[in-house]
Order: sequence, then structure tokens, then C-alpha cells
Amino acid sequence: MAIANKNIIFVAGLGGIGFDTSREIVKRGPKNLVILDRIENPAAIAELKALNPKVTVTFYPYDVTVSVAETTKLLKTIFDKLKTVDLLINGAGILDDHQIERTIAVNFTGTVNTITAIMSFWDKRKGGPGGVIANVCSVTGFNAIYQVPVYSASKAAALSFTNSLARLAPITGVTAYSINPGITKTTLVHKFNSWLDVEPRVAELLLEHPTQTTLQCAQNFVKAIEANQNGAIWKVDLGTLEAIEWTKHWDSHI
Ligand code: NAE
Repeated sequence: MAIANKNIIFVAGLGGIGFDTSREIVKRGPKNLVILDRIENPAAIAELKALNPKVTVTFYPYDVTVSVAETTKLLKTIFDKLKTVDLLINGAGILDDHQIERTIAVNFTGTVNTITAIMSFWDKRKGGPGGVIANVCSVTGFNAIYQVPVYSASKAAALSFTNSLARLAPITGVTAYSINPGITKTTLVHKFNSWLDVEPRVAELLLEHPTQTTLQCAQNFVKAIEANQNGAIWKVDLGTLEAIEWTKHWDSHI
């Protein structure tokens, strides 16, 4: 999907990976970039606006753990203004295996609920125009960082959900793909709690191995958006972009 002239909603567009990706998106000249994030950052929004004055950048506070009904209300405000939305990016995430319920609520349920809400505007069975969903999952959804099993499982769940969404596209008109970053230098991975403190030095150990910058991640993130492949599982690691082949171990045959 060419980004120029599109209307894009970016959940968590102000985070470490999110902000650099927002910058790359704005540079490509969408019509609207609507950023939804938990905490407002006027300086960051101003920077995005200054980057490309032709782009309308707006911000609404949004916590992904609110109800589907509340999300639907916010989306209605946005759809009333923009009329159409081409792409929804879900990037909210936390990494703290002491907070089990919160991890699942943000990383998995938040993603599912946001998508459930946008379906009432997009679903072709309701006369909607369809749309495109990009979910930020993680390489830990492929193979866990086993010292943070709750985080890893929440990302595997988000990835599985995304793969199902892609299969449902013929019914809903809504296509989907996942963006799965490898270890990327953001505050998320500076220091974090392992499950039951099984390993106090997960962050330090991870950072002993090669990582990527948020800019490298963002540049490949927008390449994946531009490729616009329903069902793609993008690995965005070490400055590279690769479509992963998912191994099938079972088939429902339906
Ligand atoms: P970050 O902490 O800078 O960004 C997290 C973003 O999520 C922020 O914008 C924050 O406001 C938002 N957020 C958190 N809770 C929210 C809530 N309740 N409602 C709305 N927004 C909320 O970290 P980041 O590294 O930029 O992470 C962005 C996304 O990328 C996350 O989903 C994260 O899981 C994912 N990710 C990060 C990495 C990494 O190494 N940094 C990797 C893969 C995926 C590798 C790992 O999985 C460790």
C-alpha cells in the first residue's frame, strides 16, 4: 500500500519503535496520521507536524485496556472526521512478567478489542469498505524468551490472532499482517522483570547479542506496510526484513 494520501490510525505511535515509524510514515505523505497513545506528548506531535506540513497529524489519548464500547466511541469520532481509514496499526505493548494480567490485557486483549471495534466500521458484511491491519507482535511469538514466558505467550497469541484475521479476509474484507521485531533498542528492553524472577539479568544478557536500532526497525516497518501482503508474517530483525514461512503442523480442513 502506498502511504501517500492514505488515512492511518497508529495505536502506540509515540513509543520507541512507534515514534520512528510515525516519522517514516509522515515523510511518505499520508493524508492523515491519527496517533492514539496512552500518554500525550505534544513535543513529539509537533515534531511530526513539522516534518511534513502537508500531513494532518492528530492525537487522541487511548488506553487499549478500555472496553470495546469505549474504543468504538473513539473510532466513531475519528471516522466522522476522516470519513475513511485505510490502515490500523496496533503497536501497544508492555514487557513486565510481574504484571501477568496487565501484560495479557495490553499485548493481547487490547489488540483484539481494538480490532473488534474497528470491524463495525470496516466489515464488508455490514456494508463497510474493508481495511488493512498491521499488528506489532514479536519474534518472541515465534520462539519465546523463556525467562519472560508471559510476555512471549501474549505475543504468540497476538500473532495467532493476526494469522486468523488474514484467513478471515474473504469474509470480512479486512486484511492483516504481523510485524515481528527482533530485539530493538528501546526503553522496553533496558530493564525488565522476569517471571518469578527466574533470571534477574534478562535485559543485560539479551543486549550482549546484536540488536537493531529503532530507525532500522522503522524503515523496514514501512517497507512491510508498502508491501501490503495479507497474511504476511514479517520478521524485522537486525536491520533486515524477511517474510517468515509458517510451518503447518495441523489443518482444521474447514
Ligand atoms: P516502548 O515501551 O517504547 O513502546 C510501547 C508503546 O506501547 C508506547 O507507545 C506505550 O505508550 C504503548 N502502550 C503501553 N501500554 C499501553 C496501553 N495500555 N494503551 C495504549 N498504549 C500503550 O517499547 P517499544 O520497544 O517501542 O515497543 C513497541 C511495540 O513493539 C510493543 O508492542 C513491543 O512489545 C513490540 N516489540 C518490541 C521489541 C523490542 O525489542 N523493543 C521486540 C518485539 C516487539 C522484541 C521483544 O519482543 C523484546
